[in-house]
Amino acid sequence: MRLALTREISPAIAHCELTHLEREAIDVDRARTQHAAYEACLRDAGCRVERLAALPDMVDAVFIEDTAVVFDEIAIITRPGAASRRAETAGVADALRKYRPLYQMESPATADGGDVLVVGHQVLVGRSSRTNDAGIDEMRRVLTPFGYQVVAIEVRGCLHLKSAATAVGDDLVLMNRAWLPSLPPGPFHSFDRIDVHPKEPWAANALRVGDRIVYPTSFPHTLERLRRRGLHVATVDATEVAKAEGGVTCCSLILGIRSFAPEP
Ligand code: CIR
Repeated sequence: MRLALTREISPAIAHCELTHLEREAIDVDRARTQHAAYEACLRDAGCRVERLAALPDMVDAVFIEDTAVVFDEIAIITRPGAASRRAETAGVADALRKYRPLYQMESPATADGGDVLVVGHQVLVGRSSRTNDAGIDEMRRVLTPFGYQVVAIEVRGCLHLKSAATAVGDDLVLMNRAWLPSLPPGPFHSFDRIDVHPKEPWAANALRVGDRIVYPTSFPHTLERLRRRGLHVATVDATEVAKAEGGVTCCSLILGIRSFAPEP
């Protein structure tokens, strides 16, 4: 059984953090409609969706992926790289403690979940403007005893590692190589790859849920490449979160659960 934790779109999402994009008007009603359709898509893929509320000043709260990284054995509550986002983690920790033991990342470590790509027991962590070496070291220290191998990867030109690469199969990665300047030997070389279409640099963010790939309608050429590989793709409109520099992985935390804890 899978649980998808999501979070509501803040009425103040227009004031979101932006790093690589120019600010554009975000239609909050449309963002909410799109988010509800995304949640419906997750339900259709077999998830139970639990949507958390967000306090009004949590402008980026919908991007719940950045606040935690969930493994079968443990959930790491991150210390997000943007100070404006640090208040988001407490509510997510409360929601996750029913399902996993928690580890809380501490200063000076910073990390955003968007920088963490898990492929089997390999944990590839983007070194980015949001995730620092202390954050990567802390993840390595916590995860190595569980048999995970943590590998740091330089990210340039985009916000997070998962803006540049996501897993669309057990050893199949969708990627924009231009944003991964120095791929270390090992991880990415051992995977099969699909490159984004050259006209669609932002197209590498796809969300794999079971046998399904949740993918934005905005990248038709790359979508065609995914379908040609025989992948089962369900498309969603994600134009409004894209203006806030978010993609489809950012808007949920997906975790396997055995059963649901009874309501308190
Ligand atoms: C931010 O800059 O933090 C948000 N505006 C976007 C975060 C997107 N999250 C993600 O890619 N995992």
